[in-house]
Amino acid sequence: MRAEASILHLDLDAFFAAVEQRDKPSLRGKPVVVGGILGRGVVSTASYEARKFGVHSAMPTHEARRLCPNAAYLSGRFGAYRVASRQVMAILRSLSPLVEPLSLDEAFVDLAAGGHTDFSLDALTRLGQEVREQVRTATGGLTASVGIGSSKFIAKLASEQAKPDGLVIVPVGTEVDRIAQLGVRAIPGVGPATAERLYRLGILTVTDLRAATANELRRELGGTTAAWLTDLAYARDDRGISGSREVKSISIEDTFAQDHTRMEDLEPITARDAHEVAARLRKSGMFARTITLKLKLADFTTHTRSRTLLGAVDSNETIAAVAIELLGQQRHLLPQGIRLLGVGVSGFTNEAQEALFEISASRLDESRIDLPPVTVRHGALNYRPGDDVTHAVHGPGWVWGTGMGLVTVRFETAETGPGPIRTFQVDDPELSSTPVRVPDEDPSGPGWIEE
Ligand code: TTP
Ligand code: MG
Repeated sequence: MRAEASILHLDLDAFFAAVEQRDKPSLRGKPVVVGGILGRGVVSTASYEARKFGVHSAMPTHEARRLCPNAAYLSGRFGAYRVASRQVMAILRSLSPLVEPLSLDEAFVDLAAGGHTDFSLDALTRLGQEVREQVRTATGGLTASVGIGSSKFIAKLASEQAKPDGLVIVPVGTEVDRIAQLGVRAIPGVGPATAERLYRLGILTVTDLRAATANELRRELGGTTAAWLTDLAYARDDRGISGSREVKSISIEDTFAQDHTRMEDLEPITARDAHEVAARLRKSGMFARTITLKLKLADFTTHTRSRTLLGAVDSNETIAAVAIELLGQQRHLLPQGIRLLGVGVSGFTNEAQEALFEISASRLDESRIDLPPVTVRHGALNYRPGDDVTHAVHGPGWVWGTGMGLVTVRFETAETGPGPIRTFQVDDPELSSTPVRVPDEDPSGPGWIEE
């Protein structure tokens, strides 16, 4: 923890949904849900208007439709999200050379490394508001929440507390009191598995954690985790800002309190880990081709198996199905006792390759794995809700809905007011997909996320 509040954390508000509302004026102020809108898809994000109905990230889309049937359900435009992300990261890099992006819409900035020396509340308030204003201007209206504090933990917590569209500065010396009432899940690194173990010990909050004995924590969680939790419970966090680095894989691991030997126990854990990895992958705006399963046995030997698909994927079901398939291949190891299970993805691309994936899906079918239906894109004729289209006469618009050989388009853009709706035959030669303008790759930009 630093002697001054010199770490800034910025996170855009309802990022994907906010980009959609910016570019689709008729959706401003309305519930918008972005995500997998077919079959077993899950919600990537929901506008704050939709969150009032209980819709949230990672919820199955069919459940969101039940809670909020009147929302606009859009499949997402990663090109537009990447452009916005780049604009935001450029602003942050003008503050300091030391910027650590965590996902497309989130980053830490080391203000001290940027030559800032005045960390008074006044100066930080001016700085925080100015950054938020610059983001709004550069992105054409997206709002960001900003937190400033003396460590990563506190800065990130502050930006969460600032949400939406706010600024929170945590003065040095107030950190320990500020976190006392938080639940243990608020501590970085405490995932569902660790939280569950803490709950079993009756430890629900940071205050409970402070009261726990060192021995008890060590016994239940191991020395490293116990030490980490105790430090964080007192806001002791000296993690540095690591700057941009290319992340080549995303993975999650569970170490078990007791060794597992049964497929029935390990399958749901594998699925849960796969879903979490998939959510982090989607958050980074990327797709992965390789899925890896790691097992550590009671004798501490590690066994890793991977499978590379023909196309890149990002869905919960596909990643879980492959991970479970890999688990099945290692079934013979189970009687020895599994101490640790990890699921990882790698081989990233910026685009899904759904048509290619179809081939590997049918291969997977042979191994009798239940996979979600695969959408094959038939060139421009496969319009998805939310996609940008252009009509030779009516100009630019977006796909409002499709079905029965028809496509309904709303003709509006970020610069117009709410526009009119018209319906066409899907093969109307005057209608086409608007080409995505892919900006130049910027190695310190998005697609670079926390491991
Ligand atoms: P978040 O910053 O977690 O969420 P958000 O920006 O939508 O909302 P807020 O920060 O105001 O709470 O994630 C950023 C984007 O990442 C989000 O807009 C969509 C994507 N994402 C997923 O695709 N899947 C997920 O499970 C999550 C959490 C995010
Ligand atoms: Mg966000």
